[in-house]
Amino acid sequence: MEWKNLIYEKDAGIVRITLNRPKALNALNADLIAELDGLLDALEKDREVRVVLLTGAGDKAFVAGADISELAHMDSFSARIFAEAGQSMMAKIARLPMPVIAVVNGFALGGGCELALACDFIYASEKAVFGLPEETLGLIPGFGGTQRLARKIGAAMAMELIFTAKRIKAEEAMVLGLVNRVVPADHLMEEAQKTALSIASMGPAAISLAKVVVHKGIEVDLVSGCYMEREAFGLCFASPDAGEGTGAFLEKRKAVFSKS
Ligand code: CO8
Repeated sequence: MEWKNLIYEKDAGIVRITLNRPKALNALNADLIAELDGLLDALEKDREVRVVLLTGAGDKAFVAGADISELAHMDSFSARIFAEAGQSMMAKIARLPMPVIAVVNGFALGGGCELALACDFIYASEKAVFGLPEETLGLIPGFGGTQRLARKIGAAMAMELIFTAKRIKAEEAMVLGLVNRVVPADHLMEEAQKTALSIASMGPAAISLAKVVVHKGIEVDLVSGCYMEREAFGLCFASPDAGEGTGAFLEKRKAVFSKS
């Protein structure tokens, strides 16, 4: 597949997607959103892929938001369609059977912050900056930011960040629970790769099941979530990995899990 706005690399089951519009700080225009949407569809069907890393080209930005030069020409109708396209693409990230890590190498503003929030977790460079500056443009977040940020760091903190359009550095984002780990810029991708390799060494079915149960579980009450968990726990035994993992422990050897 040919990509105009993305760089796609795959090695040993780990896919790296680089959002590639560095001159516009990787701003999300309609073309980029459509390409990423198509790539996510393809990844869902690729059994070899165990982990996806999502990052931005250049050393300045992950994504500096939706493309403001496109937003400037929208009306209510086209803005809603654009928001829907972005939301639908970002929702696919949670539905992928493999983990997706946002590797935030710089500005993650507006739609960029929302894209990072849609990933399963975030590693950030010390230079990363997060924020939802939409109010400064007379707008609100439209790619799920009002919802995912509030779920992640609590409604009051999310509202303060949205209402003030305040930018926060990676360390503060980690204190708030937005970011899992802050890494020196030079080592960011290396650290993310290490985590990806560690995840890729587990059984793929069990990783997928854990992902789906966490995502679905936070949307429902605890009793329903635990019900989903035990059903998924049962499903683990449909894969040979459960026998291999438990057997390897008892035989004091390293488990060798299936590849897909
Ligand atoms: N869209 C388009 N172009 C952008 C964007 C953007 N979001 N951000 C930066 N650029 C471009 C600049 O215009 C500039 O282009 P040029 O060189 O041609 O003038 C180039 O990238 C470099 O940017 P700067 O010169 O501004 O770089 P600085 O280092 O001075 O500043 C900042 C970096 C602070 C990131 C600054 O560029 C900035 O504030 N950008 C905008 C951030 C922002 O407001 N983002 C939110 C956008 S709105 C949004 O994301 C809504 C999402 C939901 C949409 C729902 C659908 C309707």
